[in-house]
Amino acid sequence: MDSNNKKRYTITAALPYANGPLHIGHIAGAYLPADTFVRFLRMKEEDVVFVCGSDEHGAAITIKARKEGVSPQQIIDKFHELNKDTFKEFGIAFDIYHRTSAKIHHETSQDFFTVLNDKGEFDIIESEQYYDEEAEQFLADRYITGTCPKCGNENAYGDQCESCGSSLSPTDLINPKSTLTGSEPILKKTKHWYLPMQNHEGWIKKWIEEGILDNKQHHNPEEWKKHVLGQCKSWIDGGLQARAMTRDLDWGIKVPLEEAKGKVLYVWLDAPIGYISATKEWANMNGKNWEDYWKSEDAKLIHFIGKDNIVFHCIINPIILKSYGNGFVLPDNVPANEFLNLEGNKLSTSRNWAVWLHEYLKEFPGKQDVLRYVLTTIAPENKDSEFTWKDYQAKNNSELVAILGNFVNRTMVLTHKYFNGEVPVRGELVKYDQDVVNMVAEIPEKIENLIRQYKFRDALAEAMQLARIGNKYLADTEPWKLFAQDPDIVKTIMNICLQITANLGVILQPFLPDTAEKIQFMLGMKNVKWNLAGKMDILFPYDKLGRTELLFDKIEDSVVEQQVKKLEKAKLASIPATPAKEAVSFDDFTKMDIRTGTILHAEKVAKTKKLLKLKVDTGIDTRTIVSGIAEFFKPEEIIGLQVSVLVNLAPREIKGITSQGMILMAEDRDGSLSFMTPRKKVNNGSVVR
Ligand code: B3M
Ligand code: ZN
Repeated sequence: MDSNNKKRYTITAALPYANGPLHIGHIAGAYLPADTFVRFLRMKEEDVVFVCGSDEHGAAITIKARKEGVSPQQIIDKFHELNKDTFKEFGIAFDIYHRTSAKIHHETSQDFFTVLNDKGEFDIIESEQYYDEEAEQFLADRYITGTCPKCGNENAYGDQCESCGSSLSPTDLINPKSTLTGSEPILKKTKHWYLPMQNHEGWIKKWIEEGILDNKQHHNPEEWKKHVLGQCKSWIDGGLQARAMTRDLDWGIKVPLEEAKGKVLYVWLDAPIGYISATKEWANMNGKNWEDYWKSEDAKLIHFIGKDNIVFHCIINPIILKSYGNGFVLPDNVPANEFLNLEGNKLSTSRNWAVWLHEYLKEFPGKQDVLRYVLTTIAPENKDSEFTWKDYQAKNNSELVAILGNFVNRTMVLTHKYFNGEVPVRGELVKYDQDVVNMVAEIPEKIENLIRQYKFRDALAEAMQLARIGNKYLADTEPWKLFAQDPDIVKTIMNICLQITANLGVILQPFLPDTAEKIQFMLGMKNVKWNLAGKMDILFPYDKLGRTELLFDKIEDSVVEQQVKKLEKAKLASIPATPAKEAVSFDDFTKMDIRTGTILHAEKVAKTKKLLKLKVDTGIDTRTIVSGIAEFFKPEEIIGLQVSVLVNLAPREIKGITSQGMILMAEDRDGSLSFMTPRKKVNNGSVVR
């Protein structure tokens, strides 16, 4: 079947683990390209369902729960809600944001297991597996780390090396260690249900490398990204192996077999089935038939994911779908992205090296499209790429504000000024006008072709080209200089500018939905479909324009500097504390007399930057102490503050002042200081020990 004739689209975006918030790496990797693609298809009036949801099983969840000292249920509830809201606010327009803890998903996954088991598709094997005696738990997946045998990365997980993308088994790891207790695991016998992937090598290879499935051309492998094919090929060439589809854990979907008590489904068995259960749920709620999107010949299944999920979507899940039989379609394409880096470093949730989407939305209200724009222009489509705040600012100021915003605004303002906010009649075109009209006419098809090839970066650049054309046309024709002598020429120019603006309102919609909506509103456009684009009759003469609204505003240096500072703070927080000093005896410790005291008076020591002269009531006496805190505190703001004082430090002469003691301060990683103030007020002179 020719893939281009397929008409029904099932679009999935990776189900994020509900164990933390979303950051720009997630967005650039999967959700933004998926959303852009879907918005485009909807404008083409294609039959499309866009599904996503929370991945709520697996070690990612339980490990986080353990770390926070709460239940896994609390973790998934918290992050499912947060991520669902964040996606919505950012404008990722899923048809459904489901969750894998839902009953329908448990049932669907168990059905897959049962059918495969009944068909004899699993090998049931008893073997020795790593076991943490202290935690009394078998160790699989993220419960175990060690050195990757393929690339030497020392922090590879039991299921995968995130450095080289290889899929691993715990027993492949060199120097394995339990992530629960840090201990060295022992081997212990257990029984599991394995998917013998080696038995599927023949058809998988043909399907991936030639696009041929069941002796028919299923898709054109040339249309798949090189790095996606590369990862699959190296996996297949390395020899497919049996992979356990069950786990000895208490969090997950129960294996539906009496003899498998205490075992759950492997998270990578159930998670991709989550796309199906999400579609079922959506179909139930919307009077549709889910099978149309998963089993019909004309269904085109496309998975948007990050590169670390390629093998699961291109090899393991297709094997499961095909083994199940019953007409499930396999993906037509898996346009996985590579990774986005941030300010020179890998994004990292644990090190807080990230731009968190929910924080961005709070700190940059109304600027979803600025982030969408920047992330699309730097999308890691074929290689890793980098986000920096400087670049974010530059793209906002010199592209969105100076080109797109400027053009639309000038067009609106001039039309209001000269023609009372009504679309003027277009007269005869001169050659230059015609050239511009021709250029505009070519753009939508270019964009469409690029989008269909998942080249969203280039597609958006073409869309911006339209704004550049408009901006240049306006600057070249200078209607403000012509109006006095020849208002008819100006009518033609402004009509063309307005039609270009309307075109922007159409073609920007998949990329910058909020901005497109504003443009459409300003021009009074309704029911915008893709096929309007490229034309010069989107607006009609005498159409009345709405109020002009600024699309973008300049982002000042201070704003991005603050974001960089926030990152620096995160970096400092992840620097480990300095090691402890040599041990001292208890007697040595008790020699120090530390008391609470109140600062009665403070003033700067003349001709110094760092010193304050303090008068402190120590409960024993009132004394003078010179303290090196002037860079962090103003004298007036610390008067009355209760602090901790080393009162028996031998007096020292500092800048001609006798200092009798020392104020104790906590020094943070960045050198900033904080007083050791008692949690509740105590009497001055109370002993600190
Ligand atoms: N939750 C892994 C990830 O977030 C996983 C994706 C599932 S897609 C079915 O990278
Ligand atoms: Zn590796």
